Amino acid sequence: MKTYTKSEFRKVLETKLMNKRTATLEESTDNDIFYAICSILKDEINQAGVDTRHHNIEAKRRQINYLSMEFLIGRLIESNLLNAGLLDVCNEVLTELGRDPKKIYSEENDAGLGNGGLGRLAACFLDSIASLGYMGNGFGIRYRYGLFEQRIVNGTQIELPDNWLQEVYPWETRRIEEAVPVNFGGQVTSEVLEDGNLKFTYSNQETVLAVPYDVGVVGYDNDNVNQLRLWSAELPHDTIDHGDNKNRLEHMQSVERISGFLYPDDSTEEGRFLRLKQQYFLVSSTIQTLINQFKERYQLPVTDFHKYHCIQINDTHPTFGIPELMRILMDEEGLGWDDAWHITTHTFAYTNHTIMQEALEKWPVYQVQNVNPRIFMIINEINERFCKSVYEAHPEMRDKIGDLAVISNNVVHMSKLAIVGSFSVNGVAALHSEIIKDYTFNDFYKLTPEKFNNKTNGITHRRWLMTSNPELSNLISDTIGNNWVKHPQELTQLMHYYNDDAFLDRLAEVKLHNKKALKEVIYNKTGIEVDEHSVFDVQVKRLHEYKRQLLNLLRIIYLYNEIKRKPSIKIQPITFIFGAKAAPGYHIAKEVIKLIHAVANVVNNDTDVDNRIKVVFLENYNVTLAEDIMPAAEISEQISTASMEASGTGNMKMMMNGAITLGTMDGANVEIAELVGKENIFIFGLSSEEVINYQLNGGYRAEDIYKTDSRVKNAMDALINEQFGRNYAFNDLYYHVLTNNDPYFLLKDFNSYVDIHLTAMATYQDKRKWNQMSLTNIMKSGQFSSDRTIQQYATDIWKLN
Ligand code: CRA
Repeated sequence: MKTYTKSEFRKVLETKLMNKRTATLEESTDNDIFYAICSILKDEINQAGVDTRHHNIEAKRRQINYLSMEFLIGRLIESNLLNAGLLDVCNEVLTELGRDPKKIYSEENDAGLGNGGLGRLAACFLDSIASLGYMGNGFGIRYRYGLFEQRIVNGTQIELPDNWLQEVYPWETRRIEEAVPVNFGGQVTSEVLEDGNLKFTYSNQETVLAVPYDVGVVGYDNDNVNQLRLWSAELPHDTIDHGDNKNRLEHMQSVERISGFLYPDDSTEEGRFLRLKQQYFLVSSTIQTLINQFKERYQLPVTDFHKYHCIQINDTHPTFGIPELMRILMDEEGLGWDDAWHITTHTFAYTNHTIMQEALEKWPVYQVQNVNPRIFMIINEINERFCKSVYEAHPEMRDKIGDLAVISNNVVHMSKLAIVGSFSVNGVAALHSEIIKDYTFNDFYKLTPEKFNNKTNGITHRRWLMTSNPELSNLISDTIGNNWVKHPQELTQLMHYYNDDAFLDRLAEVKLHNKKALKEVIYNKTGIEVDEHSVFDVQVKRLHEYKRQLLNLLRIIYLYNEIKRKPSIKIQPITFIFGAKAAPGYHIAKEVIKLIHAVANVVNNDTDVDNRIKVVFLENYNVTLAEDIMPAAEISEQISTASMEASGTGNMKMMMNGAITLGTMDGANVEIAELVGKENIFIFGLSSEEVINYQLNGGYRAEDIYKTDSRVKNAMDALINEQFGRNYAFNDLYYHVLTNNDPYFLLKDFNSYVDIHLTAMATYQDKRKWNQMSLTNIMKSGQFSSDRTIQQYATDIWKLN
């Protein structure tokens, strides 16, 4: 991509402002400048994108296609500037012009086309695929409304629509000429042809036009530009509507609803028909396009498709891609079942992201039939052939066929379909991948052990260190040079500074500076004044019972009551920072948000506490806010019930920014602990084995702990004794835990949590030691760059060159 000197950049900025915004530099607003910069960048991205495509087609490169219902990309301006090599020059020019770059970049709307970890992972992966120079495109949905905007009113979450497309989205290009029809519903009939084959004919289907919007994905310093293609649903122009305009308008609206909004739930199956339509819409449009492009560009028989394409499905949401590819290969390309099945099962690879039963997708047969009857026929056939093959080839498994079946009790099990139709099944952290093999999908593992593998998640260090924490990033480069930028594992070079006091002091200074910046953000958003010398203890993630924000609160309540008992007690000042969206229909999660606010209200204003503990809830946690929080975190709360958090990625982001993990042996925490050693992490609580054993044996007796342990009882009773709210405000939480026998083991883990917290606070008193721990975490974090993850996918699963 072109490089610019400062004067050249200023010049092109002026020209863009004049041409696109009819404004001079002097009179232009931040918004004008933002769009002008985007336009400069987009010229570069478009050119490089075309070159990349031509090169790839000419070289007939093998390609990975990442299908995901979610891409939580956040803002792109800084990461695009960085990757295009223009961030420094742009920052300098803006500063010289007396403009604040941060303010200008904040003109961009945060694209929240995802719920949480799974969606953000997809965004980090695209960044790494492009940066490693691979040919790989993302496919998702251009939701008109992304994840809801969270407002807190009197301590209660309310949801506002996320109108991210209100202004022109500068990074996308609409490609109407590449729109494809997607067919829903209708009937299928079959006739026997002369050669004995069946021919299927569809009738009365509803056709929706899938219109692609392409967003360039810029690789770091390598001129490689891939695409994220987001599909939007439209009424085909030639649809004939009988009746009046009002009918037509209604019809149009019902079609557009398909890409209308993201379902704001990443933890439970959203049992609605529309969600199912969204899934089929994504896979049908994408796979039709892949087949069309393959035939047109590579001029090869469709039977070679899998040699040039791999499709990774991000959880089960795009699993209908499997029967859809079968449909196209058989009904449109004329292949027989066996050939189509060979191609399909050599194309698809499935990543599982959760073992939570309620999140394993299951769809009633009649709903799948309604979305597309032909797709259901194919799933049915896949199931019958699969069950038959187990019966014949694995007599020892015959009594398991009922459990293995893709369709049972009139329900389609999406994970089973995904496993049967894929050549690879991976979990997202070592522990999680073992649990999948040993428990969740054990029968499938016995049948096809070779399919199962692990790919521990990662995060792009370009966003989560370089652009969000430039001070730390510069300190690192000043110290060890900048090799680590392209080879993040080289962060380990920092170990030579482990005993270097001057370096440790600079590290601490950077942290303090980032804490001051977050203090500003907190003040501006909440009016709460926090002490930058207190420990910043952070739990930011979606609100879910298994993530145990409630355990964090019970611990805060415990500390508060200790102070009330003895106000002169000596304690390390702490700021507890929360950020979390609750799914709108998730009552208990919303109650926890209320409780955070109630506790904050009491604790922050109690003169006995005297500002030694502060509780802060930052509303509307999203990618942009995370970029402010991660650099300032000192304690990273990763306290899920062991076995339940598949991986976590916030743990990696905070580690990379020098926070110390305080957590359970769950998800990727296990690997963090292995890397940094147990002296550099605070681990507590039940192990995953213990949790699973309890679960298999009907749980433990929560009542008993509650009755016999006074620390537990006092903390729990605070929920019902009006300490934090009148009129039994938190009865629901209290009874929810106790009457359900505490399925997330809050009470069981409470004491070890309180104790490890006290250990952490004692450790904090030794500043030098703490800085060394922080350094150890930073220097080992290269392992969690998504570049490492993608390298493993590319080598082991995708076989990319
Ligand atoms: N909620 C897991 O729970 C994991 C991410 C990305 C999740 C996290 O532990 O880090 O995926 N699972 O792998 C999920 O979305 C449908 O399942 C998540 O984000």
